[in-house]
Amino acid sequence: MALPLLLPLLLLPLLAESKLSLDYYQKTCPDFPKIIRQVVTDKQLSSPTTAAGVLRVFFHDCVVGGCDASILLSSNYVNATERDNDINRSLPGDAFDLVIRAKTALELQCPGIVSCSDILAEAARDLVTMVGGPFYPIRLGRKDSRESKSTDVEGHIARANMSMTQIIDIFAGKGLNIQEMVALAGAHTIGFSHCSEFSNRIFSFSKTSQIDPSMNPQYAERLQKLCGNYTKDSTIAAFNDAMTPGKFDNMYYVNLRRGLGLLASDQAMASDPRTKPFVDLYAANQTAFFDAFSRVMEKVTVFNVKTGNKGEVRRRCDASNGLQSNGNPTNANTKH
Ligand code: HEM
Ligand SMILES: *[C@@H]1O[C@H](CO)[C@@H](O)[C@H](O)[C@H]1NC(C)=O
Ligand SMILES: *[C@@H]1O[C@H](CO)[C@@H](O)[C@H](O)[C@H]1NC(C)=O
Ligand SMILES: *[C@@H]1O[C@H](CO)[C@@H](O)[C@H](O)[C@H]1NC(C)=O
Ligand SMILES: *[C@@H]1O[C@H](CO)[C@@H](O)[C@H](O)[C@H]1NC(C)=O
Ligand SMILES: CC(=O)N[C@H]1CO[C@H](CO)[C@@H](O)[C@@H]1O
Repeated sequence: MALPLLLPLLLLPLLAESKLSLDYYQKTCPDFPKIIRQVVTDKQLSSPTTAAGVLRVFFHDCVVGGCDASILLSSNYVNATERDNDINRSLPGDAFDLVIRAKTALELQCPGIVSCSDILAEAARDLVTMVGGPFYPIRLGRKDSRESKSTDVEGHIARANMSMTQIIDIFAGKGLNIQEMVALAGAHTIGFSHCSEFSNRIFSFSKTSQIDPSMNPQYAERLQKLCGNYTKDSTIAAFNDAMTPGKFDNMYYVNLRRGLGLLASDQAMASDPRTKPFVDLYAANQTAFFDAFSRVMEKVTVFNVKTGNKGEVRRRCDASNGLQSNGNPTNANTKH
């Protein structure tokens, strides 16, 4: 009885995914890849923190309701959006700026054609490759969401102070196994974290030790100096990968084996028996890491994609077409 009903439901996400294609814009916006590459290159050269920012924003977008650029919507007075959830508080402005630049360039060339979610997916891949990481194909044709809710974020984003079991559960909820989770966490080979995200590991770990004993003591001392003023200046941040901070490589895993993990969740990957074998594998073999990262990113990039009339191609990436960013309905004559 239930089977005929269940089957179409199970097939639905697969069908949406199968509507995507590598050459989606070949006829309608043939310069799409070139324009993205140009904007990405300019932005990354002028702001080297862009790659990490975009990768993180893209991942967060995909795990909260799918890769639909919902994370780019600004809040209006009606509803708070994903961007305003406190978990998002430190999502980097460079990433939002890059998408706006790319969208502006694309609207000049092929107005109303390219979705913000495709821009984010393609830009994240180009940036990973540009800073030394692997290339993985991006199938295109995502539509953008019409809404975004701050309250949807909780429970989908792992926090640095969660237990490994909680983190594993969050990834499992997305259909990602432990090996895939460890490969994805290798994204912390670039970018940085604010002191508040690891301050408990260097200032007030326990009654008997200020410093987390799983952290290399010299590294802890350097972080204490860096973060000394963090309660007054909340912008202070440390590189996630202290050795090769701007390069996408397997140094993140090598670091973990030496107590040079920055976040508690990073360091725990090297000791928890469920994750350690994969940390050891990727520390020893960068090719194995790149292969695994590419495979799992291909999976993440099509999470709950919206195609057809399930979404829209936004005219501007921070507001759905039905609304201006101030929450007012758009002027009727600006609508298609
Ligand atoms: C395993 C669970 C994870 C936890 C607990 C976690 C947590 C965090 C935290 C706390 C930060 C610092 C944010 C800040 O202070 O601004 C951060 C940064 C970052 N995360 Fe994760 N993350 C995880 C997995 C991932 C995954 C799967 C990706 C992407 C595939 C990712 C990509 C990044 C990047 C690139 C940065 C640096 C951002 C920047 O420099 O602007 N993280 N993460
Ligand atoms: C606000 O949230 C409600 C309830 O989820 C939703 O129906 C509505 O479309 C949202 N409004 C805007 C302007 O995003
Ligand atoms: C974990 O970190 C978040 C944000 O950094 C904080 O709001 C929360 O209170 C922390 N939880 C625990 C149990 O320390
Ligand atoms: C600490 O931060 C405050 C506020 O930003 C600043 O005025 C002060 O100069 C900083 N002190 C040091 C030692 O960096
Ligand atoms: C590293 O991993 C790749 C890909 O899995 C594999 O083909 C290669 O044999 C491995 N190299 C070593 C030295 O184990
Ligand atoms: C509440 C809050 O700080 N929200 C921020 C989420 O991230 C975006 C992008 O950096 C900011 O513009 C929001 O102010």
